[in-house]
Amino acid sequence: MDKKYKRTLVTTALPYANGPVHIGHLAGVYVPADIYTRYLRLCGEDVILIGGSDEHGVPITIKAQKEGITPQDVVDRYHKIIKDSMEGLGISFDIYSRTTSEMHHKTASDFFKKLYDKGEFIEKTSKQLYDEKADQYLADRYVTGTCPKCGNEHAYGDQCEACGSSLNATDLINPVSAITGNTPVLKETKHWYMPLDKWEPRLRQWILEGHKEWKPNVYGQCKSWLDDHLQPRAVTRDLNWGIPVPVEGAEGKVLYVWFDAPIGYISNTKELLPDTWENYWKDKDTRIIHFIGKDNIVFHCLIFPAMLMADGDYQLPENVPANEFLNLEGDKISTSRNWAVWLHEYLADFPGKQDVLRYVLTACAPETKDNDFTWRDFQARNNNELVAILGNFVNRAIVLTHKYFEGKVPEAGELQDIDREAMNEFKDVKETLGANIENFKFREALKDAMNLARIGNKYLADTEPWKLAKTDMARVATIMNVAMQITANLAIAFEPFLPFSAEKLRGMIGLDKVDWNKLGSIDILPAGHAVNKPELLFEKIEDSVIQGQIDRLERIKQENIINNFKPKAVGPQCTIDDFAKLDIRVGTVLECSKVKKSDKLLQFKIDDGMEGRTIVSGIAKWYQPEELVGKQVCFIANFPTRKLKGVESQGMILSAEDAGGRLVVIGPTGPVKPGAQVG
Ligand code: B3M
Ligand code: ZN
Repeated sequence: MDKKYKRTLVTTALPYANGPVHIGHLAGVYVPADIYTRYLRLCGEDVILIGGSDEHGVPITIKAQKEGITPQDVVDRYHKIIKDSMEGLGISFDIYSRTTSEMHHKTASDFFKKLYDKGEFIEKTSKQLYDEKADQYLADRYVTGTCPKCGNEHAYGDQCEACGSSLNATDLINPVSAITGNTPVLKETKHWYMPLDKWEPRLRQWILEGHKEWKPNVYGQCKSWLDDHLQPRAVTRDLNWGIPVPVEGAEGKVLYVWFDAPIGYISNTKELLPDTWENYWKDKDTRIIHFIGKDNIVFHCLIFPAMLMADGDYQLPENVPANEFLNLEGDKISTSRNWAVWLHEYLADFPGKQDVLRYVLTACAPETKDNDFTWRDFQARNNNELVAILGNFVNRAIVLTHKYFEGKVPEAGELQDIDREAMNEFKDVKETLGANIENFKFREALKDAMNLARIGNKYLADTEPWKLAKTDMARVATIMNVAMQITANLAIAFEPFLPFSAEKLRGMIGLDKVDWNKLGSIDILPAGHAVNKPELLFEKIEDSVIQGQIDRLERIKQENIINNFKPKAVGPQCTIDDFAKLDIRVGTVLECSKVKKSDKLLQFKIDDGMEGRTIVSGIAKWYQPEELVGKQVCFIANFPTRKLKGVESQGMILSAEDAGGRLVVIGPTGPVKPGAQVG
């Protein structure tokens, strides 16, 4: 690795403590950061991994208000869930703290004060929406109203979810306070602003000239912000939850959550290393890496660096390897819609399978573009890769060593070409895999590790030691020696990615510690070294388990549709005569079949209490014909007769949409005489 640096500080975005963490957070931030840090530790580097919960901000106060509890209750609940579940997944934080800590309040407050004293802020008075009844200024999220762009009546003060526009609360038509339902008034308020425009030239120079090596998605986003030019940004808010602004005349104001949160990285380092923390922040031989998701780029690449520049004593990040987003089964992950796989639930549903999730999330990480997590892919990667390739090879190597050599690594004899070829194939793995991790290409790095297992499987399949066992035990000894060296290589290579399984594997082959420098070598296990009996590293995940997860998501989808369903406005009044014109009847389905050459239409024979009639209805997508036979349905008996795909339809069957957008046929709740009128 690049020896320019004496030490590395790795930070991970501080998740908001208003909900648990989900697979999107993990794939985007925590799993890659953990792989990176574990790898550097294995290389013997001085590295620390800093994390913590972001416990301020409006979403937390809104959640508290909804539940009738305090913001502190909210963050206490989720901080614990987040911290415990991350630990459960083996995210190896050196510290996981929180922004409500005393250390953080003091650090952030002092940070602000220093900039204030240096004259780094501008003070501005502006008009903000104010709820007179609640005696409170309203944060953007606390105001709803009509979107000026699309007319949606339920837009929030910061954005309209109907048309996606970002808004200012003062743009809303007919604004309403979410606290009291009152119409807010405009009232003057004073705030402190970071003059980002002042830092723009330095930021341009630092990123656009100095960090062309950053990931294209990160560099591109920074360039586009810089090309649009930076404006002063308010770093204080009128709110009663957060860190009080430490200057006179700022009563009732707190630091903006995005001002205090990144300082959390500093506070948490201080809490971890009270005496030496400055080495990690102020020494130019330290390299700082921020792992974040793409929605946090502007804060980590422009605003926080501007704050650090304004302070003057801090190092700027060396890299910000932001990821794109992970979707779930084709839809955007959403905390509010419960559309997520939650880490704490996964750990409860799949005990002992932390590495399966780590593996899948690394393999489908949204490194260069948004990516999709599906349960079927999760199952396939477990069954076809972890079980069939990695687990299978390791198991065969250890079983055969026990079978032929009483569990002792045999001595290798003279090598043949096929042995040398296999070894040749993985001798460079340390460099390739290491370079991929250092360049934040974790998917590639994981493939490098998996490739070792593929080489092992191919080697055993090509050399077939089980066939030679009757005739040439000397040759079998060489083969099994090579196979066990590959196994030992796997125990090292997978350590950053699959720490639980790597540890288990090390236990099986009696390898006490991981020596990363040995990766790629063929003499890790000396001849005569005893290995333990094999245990299964991974097990097949059955269809029923996966179906259970898919069903859960399906239920959530249905609930969301029902919860978000807004019935259409009622149409213009009809008269009794209008209604009387419609002759709605109940009939019994005698026969039902698909209409030929149509995948939409079903053809019904209805007992209407008279001669009977044929009705064609466009519901073939939702029903198997036989499901409806014998059921009673409502139909319009005096609907104009029409021909559909050559079949004459004498009426119209009534139906309505269910939660999943499927049409459901409408009928009586109890048996009714065929031909009875509905009215
Ligand atoms: N809590 C936003 C987020 O979770 C924010 C990150 C803070 S990092 C200093 O996406
Ligand atoms: Zn809109």
